[in-house]
Amino acid sequence: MIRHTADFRAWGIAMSHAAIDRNEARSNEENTGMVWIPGGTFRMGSNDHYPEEAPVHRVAVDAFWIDRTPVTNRQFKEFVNATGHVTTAQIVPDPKDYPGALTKMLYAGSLVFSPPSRVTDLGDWSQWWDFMKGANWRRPYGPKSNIRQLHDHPVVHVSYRDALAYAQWAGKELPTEAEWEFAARGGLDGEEFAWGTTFMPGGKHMANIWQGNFPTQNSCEDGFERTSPVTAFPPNGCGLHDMIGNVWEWTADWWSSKHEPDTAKACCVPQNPRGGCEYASLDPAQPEIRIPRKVLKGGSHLCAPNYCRRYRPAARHAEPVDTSTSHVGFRCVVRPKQSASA
Ligand SMILES: [Ca+2]
Ligand SMILES: [Ca+2]
Repeated sequence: MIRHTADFRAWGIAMSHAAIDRNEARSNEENTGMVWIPGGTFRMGSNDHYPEEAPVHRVAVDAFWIDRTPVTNRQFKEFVNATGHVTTAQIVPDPKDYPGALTKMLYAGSLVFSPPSRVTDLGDWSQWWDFMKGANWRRPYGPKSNIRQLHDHPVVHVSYRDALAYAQWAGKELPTEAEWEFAARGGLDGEEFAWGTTFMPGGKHMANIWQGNFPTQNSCEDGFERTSPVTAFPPNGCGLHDMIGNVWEWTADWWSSKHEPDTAKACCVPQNPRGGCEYASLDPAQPEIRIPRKVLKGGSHLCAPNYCRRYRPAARHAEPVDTSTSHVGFRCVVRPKQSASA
């Protein structure tokens, strides 16, 4: 196991007891519920899983604050009450954006995971995703559902636009993929999982994912069939909960189908990389749809060993910016203001 130059885990533990020095002290009060991540260089990606995670390459990020948990329904409600924000899922789609779509399919709604009793083809996700009329963040499982018991669960059914609007209201930003992955690794550089090398250390569930045969059989051994309260599982080495599992999280970066190669020289490690470009993020399998895609990170409660082993910091997924689902949420970051002398 290789640690970052500044021993991240020790630092994280010290953080919970000690005041923060320098200009970070200024932000400490206003950044309640956030964790300070010291900058560093790390190995991003993985060569051992899906092709989009490769190649492993060194990346450097500056220090930043990040939310300790995904944004909860309680927090999102505060935002909506303050701003009157209407989420993408609550707006009827514009036919211009969806050439070829049947008019009867153009309604306000969102994708809800609806487990089938059997599946014929694991490559056809339409068997378990239902574009449900009336599903939105307040009604996560359809018009008859509500969030009364879910205030501490992550908000879901939020598009990229919704996540960005929340971040702007809160005076925050969305993380880059590199920032997100660096924080998710919790100080463990190059490890497979956010908590080390073992999937279930001591037989303990470390994140809300799927146990059993996806998508028909969820044994819920971790205690949760769908989302879970955001602190139900142990934090990582930086004190962050739910980086892995529960809900996928939006990042600010445009999707790219693979990472850049590692640089041959230590001098030339990319600093604060910002991902791909908007045009290249379009889905080549759907050329008629011109909706660009952002990178999601961390996997969700639907990630299962037999279907989607994306409950790892290196894992990534492309999501169209207009899409919202019952297993995608987000968290925010704050980047320190540059001092006048810098
Ligand atoms: Ca679960
Ligand atoms: Ca997560």
